[in-house]
Amino acid sequence: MGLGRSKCSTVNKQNRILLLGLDSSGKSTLLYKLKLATDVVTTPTIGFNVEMIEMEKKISLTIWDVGGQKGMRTYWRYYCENIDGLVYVVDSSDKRSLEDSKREFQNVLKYENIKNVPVVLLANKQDLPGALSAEEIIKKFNMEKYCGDRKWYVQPCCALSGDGLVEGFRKITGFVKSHREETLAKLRL
Ligand SMILES: Nc1nc2c(ncn2[C@@H]2O[C@H](COP(=O)(O)OP(=O)(O)OP(=O)(O)O)[C@@H](O)[C@H]2O)c(=O)[nH]1
Ligand SMILES: [Mg+2]
Repeated sequence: MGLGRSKCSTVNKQNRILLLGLDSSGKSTLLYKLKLATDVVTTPTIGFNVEMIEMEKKISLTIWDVGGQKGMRTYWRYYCENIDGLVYVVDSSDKRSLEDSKREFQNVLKYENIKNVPVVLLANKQDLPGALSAEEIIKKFNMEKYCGDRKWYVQPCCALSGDGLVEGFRKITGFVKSHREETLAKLRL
């Protein structure tokens, strides 16, 4: 019995996803919407939440949702070890926090542990008036420049209705899988 080696490494491996973003961007709301398919009243996360989510047959994601308050952000780097994919959440409707969010995002991208790790940016709170579109977020966050060394995608979503969440997590799952295959192929050369 037993799967072939390459199957084991690409199909059954635990995929560790790190969920970051400023406080109140909607990380915990979307995590529990995905996990429980229901609305959960959240309180600011002190520390982290961790949940396992089955994406599709044989692919599960372990999602680390780390609190985004200012005092917590200095600890983000410690969660980056052995991470396969980063999902960064933005409150697209809060224009005042966008600069802060962009600065923290660009800071995270510099962490050695997640160099080249694929990124999906979730442009959350699309239900609110004045929310920036995915295209506007791509420009605002200068994605092409700062994420040029990795796979990236910006997905509009609404954590309250759930719109766009599955699409965003499918995207990161696909990125993680292909990134792992490319890394293995390079190692075999
Ligand atoms: N209108 C709207 N509100 C949302 C959406 N997503 C989250 N919220 C609300 O935003 C607030 C903060 O959500 P949380 O999920 O607790 O935010 P968080 O990113 O986990 O915050 P920290 O744990 O402090 O880092 C809550 O009142 C949510 O109901 C959304 O898509 N639309
Ligand atoms: Mg939270």
